[in-house]
Amino acid sequence: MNDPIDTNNAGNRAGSTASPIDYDAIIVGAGIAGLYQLYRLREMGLKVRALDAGSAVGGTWYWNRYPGARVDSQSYIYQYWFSDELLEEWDWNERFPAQPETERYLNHVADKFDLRKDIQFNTTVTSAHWDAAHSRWIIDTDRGDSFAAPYFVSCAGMLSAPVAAPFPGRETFKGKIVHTARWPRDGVDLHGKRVGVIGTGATGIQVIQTIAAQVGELKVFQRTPQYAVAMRNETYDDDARKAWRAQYPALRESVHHTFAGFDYDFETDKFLDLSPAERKATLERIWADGSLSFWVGGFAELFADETVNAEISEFVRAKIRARIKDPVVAEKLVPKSFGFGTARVPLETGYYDVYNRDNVELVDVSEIPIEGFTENGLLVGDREYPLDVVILATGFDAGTGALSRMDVHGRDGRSLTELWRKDIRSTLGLQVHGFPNLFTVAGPLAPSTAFCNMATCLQQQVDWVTDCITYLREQGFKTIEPSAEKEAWWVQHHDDTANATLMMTTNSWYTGANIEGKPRRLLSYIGGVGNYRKYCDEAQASHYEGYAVT
Ligand code: NA7
Repeated sequence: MNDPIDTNNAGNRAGSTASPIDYDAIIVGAGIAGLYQLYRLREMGLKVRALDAGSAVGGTWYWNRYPGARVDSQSYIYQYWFSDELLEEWDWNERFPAQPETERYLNHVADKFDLRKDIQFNTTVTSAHWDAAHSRWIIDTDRGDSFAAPYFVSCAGMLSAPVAAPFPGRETFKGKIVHTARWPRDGVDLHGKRVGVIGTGATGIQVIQTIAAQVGELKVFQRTPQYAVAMRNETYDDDARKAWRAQYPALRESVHHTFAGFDYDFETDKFLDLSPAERKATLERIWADGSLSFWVGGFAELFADETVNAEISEFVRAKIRARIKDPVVAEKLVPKSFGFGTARVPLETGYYDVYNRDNVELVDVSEIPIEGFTENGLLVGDREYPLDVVILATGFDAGTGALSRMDVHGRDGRSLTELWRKDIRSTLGLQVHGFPNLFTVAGPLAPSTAFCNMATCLQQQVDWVTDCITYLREQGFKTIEPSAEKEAWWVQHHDDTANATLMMTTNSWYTGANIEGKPRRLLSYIGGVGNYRKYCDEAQASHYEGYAVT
């Protein structure tokens, strides 16, 4: 069956006749957030079960095992901070670790803290219902089992619900179709094959630069080019690791106060106060770091000032053009329809050089779209591209997708899927009005993923959820739910912050524009990780003012 993604997991309670097994908390997801949430709640003495659709831990780093998958946050900050022993014993080998290293790390954590015994794998949540009479969630799964728990914590991820563009003819195609986020564990043999990649976001770029030299022919189907920044990766020896370890105590603190949860923050100089020569020199200096600092650690005005954005965009365009021999191809690879940094900035290693290879062809599908699959390959206009393998790097239903596919029903039976279909709302990205005791780690309208080193934000959010549950239990409360007013305040603040930037002008998953009919809203909070944390801390310091705590 040529269906690379099974999204048929929305369900209802019909069919589940099992009487639910009682827990104190059910967690969905065994990735970075889920593992830590399990650890924290178990430390509190709670009876917890984590459910994961995968067959092993890792979340993003379990599913995204496509060639070239790599973290683009630095390893020394993309890690857990809760255990000094773990920090001491785990050796990072690269500045930007590839998927296998990150997956190994998460497996090591699961082993070290004996987390697996409380994780049920190969299990997809098909529905979750709030049972008001008993102040608990009833959670049903595709395995036919059912759980009851007062607290339901989704750690299901911001970018975990893959989308495959609905190209017709998939079933007629004789070759193989694979989505990057559902890459088979035993791999896909691409050697010498005719391979097509659809999508040139952060994922497509990693795949393309990795497989170009292995495959026979590579056709890249590009609709929108991106501004990719050259990654400067490095391997670490014991001396380098020792030097980073010495900085861990300071990093553990500082990442929570920067704009994007990294160890760097914006330049203190204002871009327009600098002379042209100084601007160029500063941009070159930050570029040389080879990280996302060129974006979320460069000039803050990039996000709001069109003049600044235009100049920095031109700087990056020149970097791209300089890499490609054929000027016609170069112009196709240079983004012009949006400004640098108003969509996710990918990091690349050798990506642009790929287009100087004889076996690679860039197929521009911006004007003539992909029509669909044929028996032999893909059809674009009247040209058929014969292919053995088609790789879909077509992205995710970000932010809301994972929870929407779970079919969650809150107070009075209201549906989260329906709510978010009309209007994507949350309180601090952590809870939703109408859904008591539901916690949404990496939910929409928090800084997660889009404007945050994921490890920083996930840990901060898990800590917040843990503190909240601790408070409820210590004070003898059963439920917590943000009021409609509290939620309206956060959504308004979120929107005001977003609307003061250029982000809303660009179509990408950041604004939900990659999913037809999805309400347009910046999915992640752009007010800064430091500010976000203050709002979260204030909610707790005020004993949840604006929340119904009963
Ligand atoms: P993205 O960034 O959403 O990229 C998806 C890509 O797929 C993008 O280039 C899309 O073009 C392309 N796409 C989607 N549908 C089509 C059709 N129908 N035809 C042609 N091209 C299509 O997903 P990624 O997986 O790369 O990255 C997601 C995040 O994961 C990333 O930002 C990191 O945070 C990690 P479009 O731009 O829509 O024209």
